[in-house]
Amino acid sequence: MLINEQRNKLWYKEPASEWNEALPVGNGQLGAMIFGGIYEEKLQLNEDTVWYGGPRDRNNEDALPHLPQLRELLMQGRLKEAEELAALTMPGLPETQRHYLPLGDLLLTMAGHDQNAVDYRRELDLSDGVARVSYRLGDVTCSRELFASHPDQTIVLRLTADKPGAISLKARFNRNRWKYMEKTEKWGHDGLVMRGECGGEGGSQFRVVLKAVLEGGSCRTVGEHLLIEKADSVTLLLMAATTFRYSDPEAHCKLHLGTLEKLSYNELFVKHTQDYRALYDRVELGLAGVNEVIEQLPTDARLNRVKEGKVDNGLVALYFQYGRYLLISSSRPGSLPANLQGIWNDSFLPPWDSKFTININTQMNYWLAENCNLAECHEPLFGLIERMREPGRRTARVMYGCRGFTAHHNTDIWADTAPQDTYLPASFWPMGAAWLCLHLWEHYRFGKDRSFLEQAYETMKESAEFLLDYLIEDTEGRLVTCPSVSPENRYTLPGGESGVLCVGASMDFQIIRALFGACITSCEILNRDQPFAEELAATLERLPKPQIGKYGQVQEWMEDYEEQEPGHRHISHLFALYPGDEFNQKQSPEFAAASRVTLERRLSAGGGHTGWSRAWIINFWARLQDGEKAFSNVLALLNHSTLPNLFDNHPPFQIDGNFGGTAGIAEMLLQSHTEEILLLPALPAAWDSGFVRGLRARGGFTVSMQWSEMKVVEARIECAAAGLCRISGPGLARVEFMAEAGQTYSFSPNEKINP
Ligand code: FUC
Repeated sequence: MLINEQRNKLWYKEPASEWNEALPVGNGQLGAMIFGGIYEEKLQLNEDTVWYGGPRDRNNEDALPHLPQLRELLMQGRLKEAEELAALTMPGLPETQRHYLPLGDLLLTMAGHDQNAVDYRRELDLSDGVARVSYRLGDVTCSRELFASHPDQTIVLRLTADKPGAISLKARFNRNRWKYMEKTEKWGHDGLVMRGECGGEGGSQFRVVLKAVLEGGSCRTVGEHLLIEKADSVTLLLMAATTFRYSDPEAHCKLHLGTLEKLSYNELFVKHTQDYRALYDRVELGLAGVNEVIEQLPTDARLNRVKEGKVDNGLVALYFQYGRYLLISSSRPGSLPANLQGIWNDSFLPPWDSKFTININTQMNYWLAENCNLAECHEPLFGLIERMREPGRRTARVMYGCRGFTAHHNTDIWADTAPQDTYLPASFWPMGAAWLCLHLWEHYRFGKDRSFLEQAYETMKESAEFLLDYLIEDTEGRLVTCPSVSPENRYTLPGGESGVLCVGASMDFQIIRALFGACITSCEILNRDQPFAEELAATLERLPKPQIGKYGQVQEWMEDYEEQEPGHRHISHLFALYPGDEFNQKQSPEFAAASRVTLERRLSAGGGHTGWSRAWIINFWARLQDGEKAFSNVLALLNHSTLPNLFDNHPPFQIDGNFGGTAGIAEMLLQSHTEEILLLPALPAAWDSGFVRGLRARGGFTVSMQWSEMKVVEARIECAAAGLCRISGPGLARVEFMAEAGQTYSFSPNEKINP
């Protein structure tokens, strides 16, 4: 095998012995984990709309009548009474939103493969989005190829052998040991349909349809099985859908498969790879110091070496691209956004319901979307935000008597905005929608698409309207959030009393400043709503300013409380450092310095123990331009929070760490949050030479560069929208010029070359 062919692959010498070793494919709506068993192959399947239950109005009508009393208690510092009242009057009814479910399994039993196989190999090739399995039995080499096609909305599994007539197998569906499915029906002589209900009131129905296309041999259906005998090759086409999208999902799947079965495997493959590569190929990363011998090792062996403290820059680059692969595979226009597990979940009661946790996790899933050149993959999140507006208006009105729309720290397939759980450190925090809306603004900042902003502004405005109404005046005349929490920490008062609900968590004001600022700038760009912009500006004046506390840290609350858990995984009060941009080295160096103290304090008290927390920390250090600290946290992410299939381990598997990790690696190489393109802002010595192609910077720029001995050797900036371009980097003179749309500019040390 050629070395560079290996570079983009996760590969293993054994079949997966458990789910965390299996390899994911997906097209946004459909996902599969392939185990690569020799005698028994299993595809664990997901479809993004298979969720338990239907939509509900869970807003608690007892919240609003008690809100004045709750606010009064908090203002007076009567914490326990306030917390008791909140727990009684604010929870959603019932407490929990809906949860995501597995679709089922496709099980294949290979006749005659129960003997010893040799030359076994299982891989996931990121360069074409295809998983492969191959092995030899006697004198027959058997191969499987699996991909999830986005253009054809189908999972395709191809089985081949190098001897004619060598493939005989049985295929059947399973769903939780045949408990949660109605029945598998025959579809002619070469197809199966699994039917079932997602359960719960108003829950969707699902259908999974399988069709076999053979070259040679025969196919028939027996009982719940599809029986294939003596085929030369087999292509299995699998589609699934629910009544969430289609009134008759079975007819939809059958109609579509009827068309697809007429295409050759090669046609399906080419359509898939063209579509996939159009996204994946936009970015390439090469870090020097890649050892060719190490690159030949299986991925699990490489991960183990890193866990032993050995360097493997190639694995870092692979991890980076894997994050991009996972977003392409779990979030495509038309799909739901990537949930806590992307799209891959095999549990009927998944951790945190495998839904959308919007006090960090869902946002982190999309941190890489813009800078890693996958802006289209951001769209499913925007779709969900739009769907949250109507329920969010009702939540704003019913719970708080406010205009606008709001959401708490979770949402689900139905865009539910009422609180989740009665968990005081998290549940009663009405900032979820505001944070999500900043993703609309970031999408605009990167792409400069004015027509997108015209629509997005209305949504941002509606979120800002809620906040205008939600803010109340405190005794000093400041406008504050109340009730509030700093997700998900608690504080300790000087007398030892512990508190969780508060008046004005720092993160709230950071989000509000970012959102109001985005709205004001949008009003200028779009030349509309001047009075509204003025109202926002006047409100901003009255918000509490960020504060530096007694340890020199950024204060987490308005008062300089002690944190109850100084090593807490959430570092919410550094939102303004990342993903926000209010705290930065250039315009607010004192807060950059205080952010450093905050991080050091969190880390010295054991912080970063979940994968996503570690990923956030990488981004923080990158923004503080500390390449070595960022790098050591990249290593910690691989060492402590990465499973054999390179999935992030919360624990258990949670995909945010993958996405946040990829975003962090990009942030170490390129930043643009201060209206200036910074090349190599946080480069560690271990990556002293390398190249990257295709990262995006705010302002409509796409950046490629090569560096050596920690200095930029050459940089190329493609400009999609006309505007001011400021650029600097080690070894380059700082340049500022008016860039023209459609032009590419090249820079090398001490000179600027125009196109
Ligand atoms: C938040 C985090 C947890 C977990 C969950 C899905 O509650 O505090 O660590 O990531 O979301």
